Amino acid sequence: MPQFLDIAAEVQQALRDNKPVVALESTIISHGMPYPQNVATALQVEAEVRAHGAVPATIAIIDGRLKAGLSAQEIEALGQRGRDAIKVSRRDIPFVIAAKQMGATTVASTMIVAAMAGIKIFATGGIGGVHRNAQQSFDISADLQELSQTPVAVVCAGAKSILDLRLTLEYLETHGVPVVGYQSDTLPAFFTRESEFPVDYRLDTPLSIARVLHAKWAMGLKGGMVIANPIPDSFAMPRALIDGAIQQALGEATAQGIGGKESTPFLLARVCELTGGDSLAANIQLVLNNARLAAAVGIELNGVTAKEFI
Ligand code: PSU
Ligand code: MN
Repeated sequence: MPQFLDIAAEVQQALRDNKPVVALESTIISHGMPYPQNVATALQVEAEVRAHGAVPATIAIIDGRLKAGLSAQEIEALGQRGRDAIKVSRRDIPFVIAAKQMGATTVASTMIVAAMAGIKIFATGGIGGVHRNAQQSFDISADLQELSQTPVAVVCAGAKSILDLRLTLEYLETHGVPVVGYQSDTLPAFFTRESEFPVDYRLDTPLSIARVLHAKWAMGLKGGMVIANPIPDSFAMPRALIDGAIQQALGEATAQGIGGKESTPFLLARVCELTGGDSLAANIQLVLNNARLAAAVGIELNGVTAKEFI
C-alpha cells in the first residue's frame, strides 16, 4: 500500500475480492452543500452504493493521511467544517500532507487517490470545467487536466452552467477525454437533463460503458472518462429559474472580485441560497442517481475485465 494512503478495511477487502468499489469525493461535502444536509447526503450516498452491490470509498485527507474510505465521524467533521475546510486539488495535496491537516478532495484529487488505491469508478454531482469568461480569467478547473491523465471514470450529472459548457467540451476534446451521455444525446446541465451541446458518444447500458472503459485501459490509453448521467426527470428544475440564479451569482462574484479556488464554492453556495431548498433537493437526488449508475458500471467492469483476461 502506498506510503501516504490508508485504505479502509472494507475497501481493502472489496479490492482483494475483486468486488466493485465506488470512490466518492469530499469537497461536495464541505464546499458543495450546507451543513447538516451535506453529512446526511454523504452517508445516504454511501448507503445507496452499498444497496446497489458496490462498496463506497469516500476520499479525503485526515490529519495528513490520504484516506480511501472514511468513518461516519470523519464525514461529520468534514461536513461541520464546511467551507473552512481546505479545498484540495492536485497542487495542494503535498502541502496538506506535510502540515498534517484535514482536506476535502475535489474531483481531481479524488481521482488521484482513487487511482492510488486501485479504484476505477467515481461518483459525484458535477465536475469543474472552463468558467464563463475564461478567455479573460484563465479559470479552468484542474479537474479537466486530471481526466486526461488519471484512469478513473467519473459519473456526474454534467456540469453546472456556472461554467461555459461549450468550452468545457472543447477543452476535454483537446485533451482526449471522452464524454459519454448515459441514455442522453446532450451534455446534461446538472439541474436540467439537457443542454444544447451534443456529447461525443451516447451509451445506454452500464455494460456498454464497461466495455469501453475496459478497451481503453486494457490497451494502455491513459486518462479517465466523463459519464454524464441526467438528473431524474421528476427532480429536474425549470431552466429559467436556474439560469436566473446563476446569472445573479455570476454578477455578484464579479462585483466582489471572487477568483481562483474560491470561485466555484462561492457560485455553488449562492445558487443554492438563491434557489432555496429546491436546488438542494435536486442536487441530492442527482448524486444518488450517479451513485447507482457508478455501482452498476463497477459491477459490469469487473465482469468484463474478468472475462476478457481469461
Ligand atoms: N461542481 C458542483 N459541485 C461541486 C463541485 C463542482 O456542481 O461540489 C466541486 C467539485 O469538488 C469539483 C470542484 O471538483 O468543485 C471544482 O473546483 P474548481 O473549479 O476550483 O477546480
Ligand atoms: Mn478555478
